[in-house]
Amino acid sequence: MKQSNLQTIRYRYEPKLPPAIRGDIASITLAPGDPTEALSDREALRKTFAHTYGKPIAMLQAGGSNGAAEKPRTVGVILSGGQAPGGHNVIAGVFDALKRANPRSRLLGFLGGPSGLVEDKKIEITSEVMDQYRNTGGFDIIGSGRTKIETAEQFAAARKTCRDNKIDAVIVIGGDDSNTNAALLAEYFVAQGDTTQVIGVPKTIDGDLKNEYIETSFGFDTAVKTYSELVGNIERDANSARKYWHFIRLMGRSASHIALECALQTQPTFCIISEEVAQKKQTLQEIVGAIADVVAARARKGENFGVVLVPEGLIEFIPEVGLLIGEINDIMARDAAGFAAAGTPEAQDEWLRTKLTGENASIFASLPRDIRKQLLMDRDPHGNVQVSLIETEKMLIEMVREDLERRGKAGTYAGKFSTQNHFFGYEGRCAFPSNFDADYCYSLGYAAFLLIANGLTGYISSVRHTALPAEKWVAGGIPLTMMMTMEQRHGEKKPVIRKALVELEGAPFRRFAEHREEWARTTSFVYPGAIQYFGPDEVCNMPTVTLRLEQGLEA
Ligand code: FBP
Repeated sequence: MKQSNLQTIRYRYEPKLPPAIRGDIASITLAPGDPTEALSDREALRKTFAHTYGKPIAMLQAGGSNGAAEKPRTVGVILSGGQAPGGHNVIAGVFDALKRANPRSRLLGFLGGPSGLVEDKKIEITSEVMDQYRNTGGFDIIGSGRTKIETAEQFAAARKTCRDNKIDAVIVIGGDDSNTNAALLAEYFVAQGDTTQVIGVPKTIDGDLKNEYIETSFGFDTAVKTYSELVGNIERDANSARKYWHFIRLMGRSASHIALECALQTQPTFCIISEEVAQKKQTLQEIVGAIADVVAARARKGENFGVVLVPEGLIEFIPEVGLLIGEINDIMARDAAGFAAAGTPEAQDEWLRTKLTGENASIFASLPRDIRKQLLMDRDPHGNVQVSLIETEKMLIEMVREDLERRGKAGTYAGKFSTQNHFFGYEGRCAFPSNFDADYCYSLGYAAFLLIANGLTGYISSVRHTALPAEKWVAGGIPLTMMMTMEQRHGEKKPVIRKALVELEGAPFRRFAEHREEWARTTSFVYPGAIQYFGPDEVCNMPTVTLRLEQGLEA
């Protein structure tokens, strides 16, 4: 029996495009812009990107004539890094634009992330394949991976794949690290005298790949709406049973955009914003003390319940722990063999203690055993600590409990502190894309092809005015070098796209800061419910509170 469900019904959704790129592909051209500069370290970046540095911003416009648009092309696409809702629609946008330009053009999907390009593992994406994935979540059409293309052999292998398959362009759908890789690949191809173009697409639920031109990374909208539904459900449970403090860690690796948006949507009792912790140089004990103050104040009213949101990346933002992690990273990069030879996690713990210096050694020793162990787990291929594996919410529960016990002994606290811990991360990364993400991703993919058709390389696809209806959206490309700076990675200075952290002067944080005391004092929970795909605009087509506030719209 053929089943009808959201999956099959969503296949039929027709994503919206910005008006300027809806027409005949051969008459979509580039409006010339001014040359650009990197964010900092300009000299070093100009050298690294000798052929691709400083190109102009390129907006797509309806009008003029692009003689090269209809040339038959082979384009390769890569999904890179963590899943984010809408990846399939980026590919659908590329596919539709490419076939519309010339039905003989081919789209190849590299399997399992960037390694698919290096190892020449691919499938052809035909309309039969594409039609099974339109408007669905996940990256399963071709899979994803975190391989970083960095050695000379990997670059040469990627080049060989492109030559063997006569690939005209590669589209890298990824976050900051993957797009840095895209920029390096674009530069490498030009330096080798190849014509293969490389275009990036801004993906990550974390929301930290953004700037004036990249208003939001795709997947953020759906992920935060999914988490807000779950947080709201927990809040309602907390308010019904009135017996638990729920500590919820929210994904987002580094920046706290996800936690902040969920707080704006659900009005929890307490929410930590890592960037504020870093700016105020708060210690772990101070954060614990602030939560314990709220628990104690509510206990005085007989309210032994609440919801605390913890951003996944918190641990690295607590200055004392951040310094410690920095030193651990350096030690592990310098003496990877020594660390590996230590063998068991216990022995590695001991080994590291002999290497850590001064203050770092004592902070490391003061952390709970599980957290110490989690801090020593493998880095990802880009050198990042895998914060999704560090159970900060459990650490905070234990530390708040100890703080309350001390208060109890001193006679300043007499409540009950029963807790539940949660981690919402993977639940949101493959949800059906919201209408926003379905439209935005399709537009990003469609625009990515148009940048290729207009001869660009080393750019990232950009769609703007996204807090407004799609009728007002505009599309184009931003040179990747414009978003770059140099950072210490694996013990060396490397070019990277700067992560956009939560701005404490920005409208979203200010809105949160204005209300958080009231939310802590008086239960003010809001229950957003599930993402809606059909129905009135105010429930189906609203962008995030963050995006609306950032673009000066009331939220
Ligand atoms: P990207 O930056 O690649 O989009 O990944 C984001 C993310 O979901 C983070 O929020 C999280 O910390 C990490 O991926 C988890 O990685 P993994 O999928 O490898 O467990």
